[in-house]
Amino acid sequence: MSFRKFSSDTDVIAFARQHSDLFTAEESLQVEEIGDGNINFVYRVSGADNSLIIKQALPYVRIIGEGWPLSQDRVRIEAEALQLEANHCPDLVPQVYHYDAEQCAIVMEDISAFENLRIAMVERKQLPLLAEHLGRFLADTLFYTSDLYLDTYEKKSLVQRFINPDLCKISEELFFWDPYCDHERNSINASLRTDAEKLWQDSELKLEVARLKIKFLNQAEALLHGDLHAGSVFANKQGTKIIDPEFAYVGPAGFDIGTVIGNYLLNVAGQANQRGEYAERSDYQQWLLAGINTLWHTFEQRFRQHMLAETRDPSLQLGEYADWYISELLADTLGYAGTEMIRRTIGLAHVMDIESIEDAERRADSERLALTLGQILIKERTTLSSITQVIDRIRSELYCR
Ligand code: SR1
Ligand code: MG
Repeated sequence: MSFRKFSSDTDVIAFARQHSDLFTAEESLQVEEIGDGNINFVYRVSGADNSLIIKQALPYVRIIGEGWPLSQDRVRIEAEALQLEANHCPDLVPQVYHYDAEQCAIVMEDISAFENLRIAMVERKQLPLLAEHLGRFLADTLFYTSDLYLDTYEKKSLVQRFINPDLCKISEELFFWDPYCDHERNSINASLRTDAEKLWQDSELKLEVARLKIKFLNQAEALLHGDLHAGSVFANKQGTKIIDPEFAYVGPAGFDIGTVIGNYLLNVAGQANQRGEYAERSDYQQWLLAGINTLWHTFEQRFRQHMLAETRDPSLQLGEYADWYISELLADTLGYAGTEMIRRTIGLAHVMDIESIEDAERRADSERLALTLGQILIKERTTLSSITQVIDRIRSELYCR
């Protein structure tokens, strides 16, 4: 049978039964379409005691329709990336039960015991293990897919398997082009128009963004998740699951770390004007900043340990080289965190952390803060030389408001 969009619950149920052994033949099954992302269709199939998720990729972007075609190879990339991540951190990704090339679908573990991180952060939930889990995920997935660990043939074949031009093109444009000009895809709060126009004239900023863009295009450093925003993370007090690596490709490692940190900071900016008492919002901002600190330290320590103990190429084994490598990674991380913040504020795809602030002026105040922090991170990324300095710099920006 050739590709066909699932068109009824019966279709989805038949597919679930065919590709998993979670359900008995007598059991009646329910289907819910739960996709809240921009691109795909996602179904939860539940029986009496078990459930699973089916994700299907159509040949176009879901929110736009056939006017924005998109390669369905993205679903193979997602399945293979999830399987590869599971080799390094099985507890941090959903298990893939089946990948179906013909129906462009993945059957995988239901992670509904975990909550979407974006919603949890808007509700100011504190998740004690989150930052450490994210740091570990980043250290392991990035190190074990880089030239610091793989041999020449393994690395080149990884690059080949994860050539992902359609999805890379989306990021190339949405991160590094649209927000820096008056692009028709942008969505800009009317009260923020002057700030956006000023940013479009900032040639120092645009030069730094060009430097980050060329690395995104050229630097085949490690296999990235490629879209590690808060909506791609599910968490509860006990655990964390990272989903949705359809943007995976071999790119600059700092892009993944920066995207996560950018999302922590988008919530920091949102909390400045979210509902609720000032003290509660400000405590949560401090929790987020402490989380960035833990995330980076977990990442740095673990990545350094891997470098010192497991790098096989003798020319890359020097201790001083590890120090230099990690300081470059921090600079890239800050730069990409800044581009994530700016593109989520004046580009196409905004975030609930700020969008849910109903009053347009208060929303604009948070957006302005996000733009300011984003620009600081991009422009000062090579002079901020430790995560402590970064956090102090952000705190000083919050206090001087
Ligand atoms: C048209 S896609 C817009 C955004 O949604 C995805 O999750 C990526 O973040 C992309 O940039
Ligand atoms: Mg997604």
